[in-house]
Amino acid sequence: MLEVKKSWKDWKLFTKNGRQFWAYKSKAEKLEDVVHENHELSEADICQMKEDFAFNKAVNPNSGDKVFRHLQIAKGFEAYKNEAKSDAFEDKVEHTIKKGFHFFKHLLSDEGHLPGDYGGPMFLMPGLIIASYLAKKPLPNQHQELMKIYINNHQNDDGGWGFHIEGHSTMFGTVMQYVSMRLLGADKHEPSLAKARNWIKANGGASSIPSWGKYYLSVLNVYDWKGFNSVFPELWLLPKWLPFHPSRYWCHSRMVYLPMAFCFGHKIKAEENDLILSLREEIYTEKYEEINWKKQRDNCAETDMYTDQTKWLKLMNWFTNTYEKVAPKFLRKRALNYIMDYINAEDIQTKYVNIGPVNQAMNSICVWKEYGADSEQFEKHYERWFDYLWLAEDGMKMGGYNGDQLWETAFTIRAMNESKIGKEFPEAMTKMYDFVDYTQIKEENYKHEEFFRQPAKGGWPFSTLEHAWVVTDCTAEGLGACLSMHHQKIGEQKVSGDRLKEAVDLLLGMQNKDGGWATYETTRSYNWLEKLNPSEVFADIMQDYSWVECTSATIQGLLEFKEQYPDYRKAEIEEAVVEGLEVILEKQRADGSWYGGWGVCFTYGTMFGIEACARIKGLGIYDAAKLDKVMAKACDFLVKHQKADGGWGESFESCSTKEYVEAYTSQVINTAWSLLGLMAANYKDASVIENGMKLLMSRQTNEGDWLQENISGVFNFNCMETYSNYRNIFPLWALNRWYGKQIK
Ligand code: LAN
Repeated sequence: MLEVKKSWKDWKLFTKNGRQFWAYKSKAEKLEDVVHENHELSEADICQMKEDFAFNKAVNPNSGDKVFRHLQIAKGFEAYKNEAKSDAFEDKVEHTIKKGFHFFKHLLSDEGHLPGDYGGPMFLMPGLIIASYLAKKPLPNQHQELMKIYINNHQNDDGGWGFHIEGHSTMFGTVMQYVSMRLLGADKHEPSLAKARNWIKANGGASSIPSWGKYYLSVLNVYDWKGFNSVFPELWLLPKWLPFHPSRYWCHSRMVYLPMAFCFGHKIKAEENDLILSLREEIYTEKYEEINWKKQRDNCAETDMYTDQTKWLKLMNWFTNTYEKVAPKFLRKRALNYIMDYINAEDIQTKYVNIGPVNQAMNSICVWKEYGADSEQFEKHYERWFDYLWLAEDGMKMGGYNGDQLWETAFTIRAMNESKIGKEFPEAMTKMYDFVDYTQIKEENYKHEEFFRQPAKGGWPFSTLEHAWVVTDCTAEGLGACLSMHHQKIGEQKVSGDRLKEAVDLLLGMQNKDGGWATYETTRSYNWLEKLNPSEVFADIMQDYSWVECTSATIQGLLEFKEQYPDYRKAEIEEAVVEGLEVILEKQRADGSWYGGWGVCFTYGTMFGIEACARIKGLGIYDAAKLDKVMAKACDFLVKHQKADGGWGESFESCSTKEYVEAYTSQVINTAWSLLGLMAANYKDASVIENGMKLLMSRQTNEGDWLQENISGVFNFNCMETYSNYRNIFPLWALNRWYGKQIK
């Protein structure tokens, strides 16, 4: 049976309305009571933690989410008793699915969602640690100890840290972890830190950290704001019709550059003290006082550079940096007041969760500056920091979001409903459905129009209802999950037809002019805006673009809806999906694949591309022969990459190089995505599919789990993200799609 290590047992995951919250040695019954629990740790406690959270990055830099999973299983787990009915392939498949879901349902929270590790990026937690240091609002001791363990666990052999857990060492990753360790109390003489300093100095010193790192170092007062290209707070005061007005940015960029502009405008910086003075000595190659700051503005380490500065960006920087010298005080004040109002509105709209981890930390810094650490607003931020912190066997990390609760729950429902097997687990299925029901956005956001948010009512977010930023494909998956439950007639229908129609209305309203669907909002400007991307480390962040995944998921959601509600906005739905399909077809590459922007990578994108074509093919609204050709080409691509053991394995490097990079070994998630695509296209060579399925079945553990393999998620081409439940969801889905096709 799975082993629960000693100090893991001191931890408990609380959940409420989807909110996830790890508490240590807590006697509290309710989540509200655990926020301020702080434990004095004994040496023995710390030693035990270090022993129990020892983790070998060389084996796999990804955690297997063992703390959560093992604790959950320890609550009570009966092994799946039934045997496969016979040795026939079909019976084995059925058995693997049932055993797999029997295990997986034990991970369900009481509220019906699937908590899990959503870590990966290494630049998130340092932001929070800096915010906490600035405000003198330390995280509980137990959290701090586990954060240090996490950072230590993820150090590369060369002494540096990556941008994400699987990546090569970068200046951003390394300086941020180094500084974090020091703020958490680590001594600069610790061997791991000495090694890190060597890496930093050998690679050009901290002045070559990318601009987001420059921002963090500046607020910490270990970098000079003079070495930072202006973020021009007055941009917000310009007329909104301008195509480069920041209200047109992708919401994540908008929400990052907004608080960044506030900090820049105020030149926020921590008080000088011994630690700050010492850090200034530790991370640069030259003496701090002698650094020519202006020259550092565009200095970015080679290890980090992903998106080069364009001449347009340089021109804009020249303009904004020049303006900075003469910026009239009254305009600056107006701009900063406006920004603070906006930050307040985002805080209130998201119940202080904020759209993501970066702006959670940044908004906390702004709110601290404006209202102080004792203010009610700051307190509310502090409470939300915990929503982003996740505990696994590699330590405590900050997730890329406050979780992926809705997303993975909806996927699981849809996966299980591809055959009648879902019906055999009515209790678990209804519990998940209840969560999806609860998480649909039922009212419009406060001030959404004033602050550039699109309508959200009827949609689904990626994580929780409190977060409530609507996402196109999350809405489509939420909709699809409900429809699949209604179709299979599992439990009573709680999400009414009217609510489903609201979701459809919302999706139709979110279609882009080009016919596709973007992530949170419609595309608001022109592609040239990307030339002003100042981030160095990300691509395509300036505005929200149409993606194959979002477009395909929306097409599928709309068509699944149409099957059950054939008359509702029939013509509009048909027109919308055909326009969406055109975008998908345009995005198909010459080799038949699609690039996936949010999963690793071509196997993910190609699954979505094929699924959209397959869904439309039989409806008589598009040239079926053309779709057959498109799908055949896509299948050829997938088959070409099948490995000898029957599986598929793709490396995260596919995402940044934009070419298929094969992983050394087959990966269950890539295998499942490829199979799902092939099966959607009704690929004729059964042996290709069966070999892939056999690989999936052979990797199932005795308990019915699958082991964590490589990282499977990505954002903005260059940063990777863990989806710890994908290793269960997608193998189950692929097997069940096959099973559903055999057993009607
Ligand atoms: C996510 C997570 C979910 C993801 C899908 C729903 C899978 C996708 O189909 C649409 C885009 C979306 C919603 C998405 C966008 C970018 C996010 C929010 C993330 C990958 C999670 C973390 C990332 C966010 C931008 C991280 C913070 C970094 C910045 C550049 C601000």
